[in-house]
Amino acid sequence: MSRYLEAKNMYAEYGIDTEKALETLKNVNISVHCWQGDDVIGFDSRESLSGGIQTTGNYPGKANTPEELMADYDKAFSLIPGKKKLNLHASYAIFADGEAVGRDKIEPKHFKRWVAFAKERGMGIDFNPTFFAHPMVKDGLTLSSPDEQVRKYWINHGIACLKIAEYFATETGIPCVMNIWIPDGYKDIPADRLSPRARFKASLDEILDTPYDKSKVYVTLESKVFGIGLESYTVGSAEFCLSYSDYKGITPLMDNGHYHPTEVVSDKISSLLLFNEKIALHVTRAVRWDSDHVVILDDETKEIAKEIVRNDALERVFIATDYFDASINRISAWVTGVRSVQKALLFALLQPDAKMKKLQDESNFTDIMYLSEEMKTMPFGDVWNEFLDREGVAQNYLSEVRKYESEVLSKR
Ligand code: RNT
Ligand code: ZN
Repeated sequence: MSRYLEAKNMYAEYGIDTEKALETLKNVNISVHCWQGDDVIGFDSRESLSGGIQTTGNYPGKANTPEELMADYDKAFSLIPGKKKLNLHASYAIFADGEAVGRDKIEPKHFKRWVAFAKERGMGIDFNPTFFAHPMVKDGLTLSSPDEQVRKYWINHGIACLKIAEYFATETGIPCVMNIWIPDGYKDIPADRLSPRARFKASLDEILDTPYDKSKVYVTLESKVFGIGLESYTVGSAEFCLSYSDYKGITPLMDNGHYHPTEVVSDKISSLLLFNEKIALHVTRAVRWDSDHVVILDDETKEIAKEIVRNDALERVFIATDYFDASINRISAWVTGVRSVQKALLFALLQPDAKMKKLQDESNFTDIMYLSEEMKTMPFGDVWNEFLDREGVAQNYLSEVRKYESEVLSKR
């Protein structure tokens, strides 16, 4: 008997249907962030990274041009099973030779090559206005700036991005998730916490009061607790972003690197699901700070996946990856991280959820502990390998990555 069939029988003894799990996983769309490929640099201003986020490492072979980034994205996609979506930042606009357009004036045409790329692969596109690494970020501030010229510039950027997001949805036929995250904050204790938040609110209102097709574009708002050099205060805190999302009827986004170290996103998902039709996630791995390490199959990633699966929320949660490691092969980083999210989802799909919920209501925590520990040593890997086989994707991605490294990346 094949390893998969044996695993299938073993899971069946717990009432778990591996076929159903594989079928479900096949249809989960993961939004794969483009910025792992070039250390979040982009093509427009090519400024060094700012906004309190940082890549560390100098591994050779980073993508320097749209062609290189697309080729690398493709290589990673070829090694990632399941459904994928592109996730672009506005800084990845592609301009014609000699064309210089400010972020406040970008247009759909600057993304037409990305649309062609997505369409050829039958993928949708998610989008992010880029409120960092740009000369118009003044004193670290964008939409909350007291300088009206700065604030207006970034409002116009937000409005320009809404049009581009709508264009993506229209062209691909797949709704676009447009995520707003601003880096604004202060290194030291502020004298006024209210006014920057009031200005951020007013700026968001101006952007989102611009008519856009809500059936095509889901606007999400991402909160954060601190950034590098912005340790004391961030304008877009958790309370601000949750309240604003509720007030404006947009979707809250939680990045699991954006909370105090002992807070976990897995515990927040259920609350948000009760009060929001949709929620959005940036899946990352924070090591001691919001370090954006590559996602691995760790306990919190599994716990996040369990919360999505056992609350029957796969259709309600937009799942995107968000990490950037410049110290290792970037293609491998992409593949490892996205596969880890998918592995966590499969692991979650193979849990005896109904039984465990019942045990909880009976206050039988002895059996819950026994069962959940047993599940950890079930032949999960054999079901995962079956998924890869059915998707026609090699288990060993490293040899492919190394081949691409010697043939392509090392020549850059
Ligand atoms: C920063 C946020 C944000 C960015 C990307 C590049 O802390 O997580 O989502 O990582 O937009
Ligand atoms: Zn994020």
